[in-house]
Parts: sequence; structure tokens; C-alpha cells
Amino acid sequence: MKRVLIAALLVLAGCSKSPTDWNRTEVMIPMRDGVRLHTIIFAPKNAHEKLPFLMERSPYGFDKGRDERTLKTRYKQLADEGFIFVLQDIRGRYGSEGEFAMQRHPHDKSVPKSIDEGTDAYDTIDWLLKNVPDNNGRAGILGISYGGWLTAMALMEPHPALKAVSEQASPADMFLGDDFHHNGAFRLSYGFEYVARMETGKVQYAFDFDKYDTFDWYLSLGPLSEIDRKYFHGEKPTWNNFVNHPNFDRFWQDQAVQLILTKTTVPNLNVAGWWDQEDFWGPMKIYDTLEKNDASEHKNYLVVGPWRHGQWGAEGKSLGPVEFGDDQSLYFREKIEAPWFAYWLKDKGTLQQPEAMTFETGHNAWSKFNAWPPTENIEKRKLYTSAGGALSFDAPRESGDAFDSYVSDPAHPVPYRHRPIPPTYSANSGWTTWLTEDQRFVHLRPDVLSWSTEPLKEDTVIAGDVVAHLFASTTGSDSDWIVKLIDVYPENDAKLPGYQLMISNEVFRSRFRNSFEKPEALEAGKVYEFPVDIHSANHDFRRGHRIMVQVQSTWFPLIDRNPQTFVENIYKAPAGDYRAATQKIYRSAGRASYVELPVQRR
Ligand code: PG9
Repeated sequence: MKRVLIAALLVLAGCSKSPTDWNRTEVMIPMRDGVRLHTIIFAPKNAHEKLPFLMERSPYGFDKGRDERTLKTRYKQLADEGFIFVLQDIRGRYGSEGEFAMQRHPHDKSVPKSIDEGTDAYDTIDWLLKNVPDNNGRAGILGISYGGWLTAMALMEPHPALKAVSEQASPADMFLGDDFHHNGAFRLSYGFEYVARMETGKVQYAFDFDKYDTFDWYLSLGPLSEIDRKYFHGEKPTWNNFVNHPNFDRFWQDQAVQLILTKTTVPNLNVAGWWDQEDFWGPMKIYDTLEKNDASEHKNYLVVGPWRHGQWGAEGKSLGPVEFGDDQSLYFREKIEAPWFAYWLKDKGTLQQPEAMTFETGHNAWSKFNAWPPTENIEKRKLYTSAGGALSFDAPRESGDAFDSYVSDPAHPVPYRHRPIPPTYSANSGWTTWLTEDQRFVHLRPDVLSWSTEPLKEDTVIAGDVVAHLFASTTGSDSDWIVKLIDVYPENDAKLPGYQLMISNEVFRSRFRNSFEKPEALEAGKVYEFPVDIHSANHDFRRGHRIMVQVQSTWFPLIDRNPQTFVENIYKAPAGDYRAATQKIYRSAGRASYVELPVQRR
């Protein structure tokens, strides 16, 4: 009697299915080459209709406990809607057989039974349709980051029953813009720690740093070549690939999503976060690439929220000190993600999804666009670096050689966030929020240049791509340029007085200015124009705020130190190649450095 009462109360309270409402089955599903993948299937008990499969594939392991928590939290809204959930360890990870390969290259179709992550998704769907009762013949796939990339791979040769996917924060290109490199500059701390995490065994491993502040650890390590000598000893395949492929060669191109997947035949919701510390470039690039071939079918959509990497799966009211009004992650899961899969996999409702939905940070509201980047109502406006640290919409008039200058010394690099910098995968590491850190911690450092506008007289809203154009020279023969676009809060702001909030940023490695395949040395002292795409944003710089641009040449240990001397392969360069250089950023009429903003006319 008591039990009946509790059950009735739960129904009245609108409580969703608890894990006891599911039949949980663990199976080993055979792939075409005989390798079996560990898979957990959750089928709702007492379903009133035949249900579609919703699958997540992952290299991070679904142990008992994590799988059930996932249904109660990350997938609660989808669970309430009703799907047969399928959680699978990919090849070589956790309970699955076979060998793990970091972002395995697409298979050679001419070789029978050859495999890749797309064929594994295909074979899994095929098996599920035949072996799990009461399915409705349709399947969906979703996943964040590695799981997002696995989702994108399933689109290469999709199973006919695959009817909807959501690629979320998938890396697209590990040389140009995601976890391992940006514009060819190596993401040292992430690259090293991720390789140790994934290639030390079948389960995740955290490298045991003997210093709490990894800034110190990486600096005392010396040049990149020390990593293999001291720690990896040629045993980590991905590290070997970094060393053997220092340029954008076939190795990187053959796994670059924007080169191998140019059209989707399956509806795909691309999801990204403005402050994603790992893979922001990827989902934007995948959306952009697929969009070029989506005019007639309209199967490709974009959502960008105010999130860190994967935050839409967790609480989303704030990030660091920045608040977003309501829980924007909950909004996404309830109003966007669950209806998306219900529409395509269960024929439920009508599709309300606009082409692109982005969260306008600063103003804390969602905007809808019929294209991203938007072209309607947008005026491209240049903000020029000017004398005295000013940033101005007026072009500079100075003739000749006006410039600002600093010395960049690889022996004293600029930290990318305030120290101490704990290991990436440690409790309270600060990694997930660093993009929102107050940039005052480097403001006015002698090796960081800052220019800022006067307080704005009206709101300035940007929507679209932000591109910097630096006219710059160095006394070295290679150099990094890091450009940051910052919203400076007013001194009298009640919550964040004077806060310098980074809106977008990027690093550009000069050796790749003409080609990512064939690096070239710079001529010392020569002035070059470097376009630096610092990515898209949708942000309201509010009245009274100032817009700031910062430029520096080190960002350590996020990015490895550029030796500032041109060498053939930075991964092999000895310590003696790392030298200080004097950098100049020009601001004269003929050499006007600027950041171009897509300003919305309102
Ligand atoms: N950013 C992670 C990753 C994805 C793909 C390859 C390498 C790293 C992740 O969060 O899964």
C-alpha cells in the first residue's frame, strides 16, 4: 500500500523514470571484423510504443553508476521523452575489444572488412535493429567532444536507420583549430596530458606531476624534445605523430572533418559553446562546411550557447563569475535537444529549430538567425590600435613607423591564466573556466600590449566572425601572435568592477603565414601583415563598457613556446634555439593594425 502511494506521488510530482524503470542489458556487439564492443542498453519498462535508439559512443568508459547517473542527469529530458539508450565503449577502450587509435582515420573502402568509427556505428545500429525488441526501426547518435567527433564519423557512410544526430563540440581539425594545435601552434599542456591520459592504458590515467603549478613544471622541462626523452620514450603513438608531423601534411588532412565530410544526408544539430576551452573551432567549422551543401535539403543546424566545453550537459547558470540569467543548459536540453530527437525519431511535434541559434552574451538572450555568420544588418567595423594604448574606430593618420613594441622571451613566457596552474585533469584545476578569467592578471605586463576604447556611448553588439589584421615585425625568424578581444566592465560595475572578460582569442604561428604545409622563416625586421581569425562571437559590449585588444607572443603552457628562431621541426629543437625577440605592432596610416568586428545595426 505504502509503495503504491509513493509511486502515485512520484507520478503526481512529474518525476521522470528512475533507473529501476529500465531494463539494463550489457552486451558485446560484434563488428564486421569480429571485434566485439562493450555496450549497455537501457530499455524503458512498460513503454507504450515502439521506441527509437539513442546512442552515445565514447572512449571514456561507461561503468555501472556512471551509466545510470547519465540517464538521470545529462539525459534526463531525453529519458523523459522515451528512447532506448545505447552507451558504447569504442574499440580498445574500457570493456571493448580491439585496439584504440586516437581519432582513427577513415577506412579504405576497397579493403573488405576494414573498419573505422563510422563502420562501428553502422554495425552497432544494424545489430540493435535485429536484436533489441520493440524498437521503431530508427536510431539517433549524439555526443560531446570525442563523442561529438564519433557522431560526425557516423555521418560518413550512415546506416539507413540513422535518422538524426547531434554533433556537439566535435574537434574538426587537430592541426588548425582544436585540442592539439591552433593554426599549427602546439597546445602543449592539453596535448601532453591528453596523450598520457588516453595512451597509458585502456582506462583513463592522470599524469603524476611532481609540481602543483604546471607552469613551473613545463618551463623547467625545457624544449619539447625532453618529453619523449624523459617520459614517453617513443611509446605514445599520438606523441610520435606530433613529432613526425609538425606541418599540415596528409596525416592531419586525412582526419580533418572539414575535408572528409562535406555533406550530411542525416539531420544534424551542431552544438558549440562560446567559452569552450577545447573544441570551439570544430563544431563551427563542421557546421560551416556542411552548410555549403545543405541549401536544398536543410538538414544542418547550429546552436551556440554561453558554455564551457560540454557545459550544456550540466548546470548552465554561470561560468566562472559570468552569469547568464537562467539555466541555459537546461533550456537547451529541454527546449532544443529533446524536441530535436523527438521530431526526427518519433515524428513528434513540428520542428521549431531555426537555422542558427546563438546566445548573445553580455545581454543574456538567445538570438535566431537564418545564416551563420549572419550577413543581414551587419556592418564590418575596424577598431584600430592607436597611440597611448587607445583603440579607435578612426584609422590612424601617423605616417612612417609608428608602432608599439615588446620583448618576447621564451625563458619568461606569459602564463595563459593566473598561476598556480594545476594539472588539467585534477580537482579544482580551473581548466574549465579559464577562458573567463580576468585578463588584468597580464594587463600592463611589459610583454603584453593592450589598447582600449573609451567607454562606449551605446551598446555595441557583434554577431559573426572577428578577424584581426596585425602589421608586425620581429627580430627573430619565427614568432607567435596571440590576439585577445576583451570586454572591460566599468569601474562602478556592481559585480565585476573593471573586469577584463575575454570574448574571443587565437594564436597564429608565423611560419605558417603562407602555407600550413610548408612553413617559412620570417625575415628579421621585415613588416608583414598577419590576418588572425579570432573566431566568431555574439556579444553585447554594453554602454559604459570598453573594448580592449591585447597582443602577446607567449601563452604558456597552453601553447608551446615558439623558439622565435626558425627551425625545421620545433618538436626536435634544442634549448639553444629558443631566443628572445623584439616584437613591433605597427599603427601608422600605411600599416594600420586593426580588429574587424561584425557590428549589428539595431
Ligand atoms: N577534447 C577532448 C578530445 C576530443 C577528441 C580528441 C581528443 C580530445 C574531449 O573532451 O573528448
